[in-house]
Amino acid sequence: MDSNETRIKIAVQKSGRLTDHSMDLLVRCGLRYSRGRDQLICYGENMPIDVLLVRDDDIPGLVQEDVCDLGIVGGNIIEESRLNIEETSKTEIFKKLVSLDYGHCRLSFGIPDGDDFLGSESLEGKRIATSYPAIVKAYLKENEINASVIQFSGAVEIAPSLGRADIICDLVSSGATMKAHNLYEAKTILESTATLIQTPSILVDSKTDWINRLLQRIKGVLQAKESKYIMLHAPRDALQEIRRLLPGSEAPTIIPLEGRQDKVAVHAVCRENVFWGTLEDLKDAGASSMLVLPVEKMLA
Ligand code: PRT
Ligand code: ZN
Repeated sequence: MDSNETRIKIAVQKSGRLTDHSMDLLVRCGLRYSRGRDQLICYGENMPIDVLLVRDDDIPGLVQEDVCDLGIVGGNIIEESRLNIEETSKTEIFKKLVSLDYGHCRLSFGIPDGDDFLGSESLEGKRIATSYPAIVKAYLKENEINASVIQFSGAVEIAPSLGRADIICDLVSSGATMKAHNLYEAKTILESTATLIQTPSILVDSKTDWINRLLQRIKGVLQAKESKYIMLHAPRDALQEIRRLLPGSEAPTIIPLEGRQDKVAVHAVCRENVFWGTLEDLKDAGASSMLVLPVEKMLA
């Protein structure tokens, strides 16, 4: 078997909002890599995984056509591609493996300030500019609305002021872009995050084994990021209340303190962030010497 058949190829955005997060995730999963001369491929040195750096719009196609085994791309692009593939062929579609914790955004209708939006009916007969025509058309069809969809490949937000459209449907994260163009966000039709996808083709066992390992490591990284290790001293008689206050922790470890009958040390992994308010509540319940540490790796 040549290395092409045994090494996993994963498509990642070459340069954009998802690039640093995606490479960082792979590094946290243990991947060490060197960049090819052309800067378009990163070769895994300690795992049989190579990263292809491409435009995000090309990722679902590369994975669908089995040029890459895996890809990391926004849910918005995944959904647009899925609808397009479904419309043109009956083949099996790439699989979504796991949603990641970055690239959060939403696809929303933006209406010019001063125009009313009374619900989806307000879209009837309108011209809607978007880079996601398949998603918007599917939404209109589902809601039995007649409207024309005008495809823009960028700068959708200027379409109304150019007189090219009445309404836009575009990605929003902070909302500042719509506001700056005198539009308001009227309705969200898709929530999106970066997502790992896999080719629908059947893979050799060695690739499947590595993909399963990678998936388990990704889940571990996501859990570890959300988790904190907390250590504190607690009066024995306040233990019940303190355990109740520890956010998302399972069985904490209780350790006796040398020379103290009334106090113990409590160590726990909290699967949620530990906020100042929680520490203050713990202090009020009698806890002292509190330490909150980040968790680097987790494997259940
Ligand atoms: O060159 P390439 O084609 O690879 O990159 P690109 O320019 O198409 O994509 P890029 O890097 O801008 O975004 C990659 C992915 O990041 C998207 O497909 C989304 O999944 C995700 N993402 C998250 C966003 C945003 N947030 C986002 N805010 N993608 C785009 N935007 C744009 C949006 O289109 C609008 O112009 O930012 C503007 C709105 O932002 P706010 O904060 O003003 O609301
Ligand atoms: Zn793009």
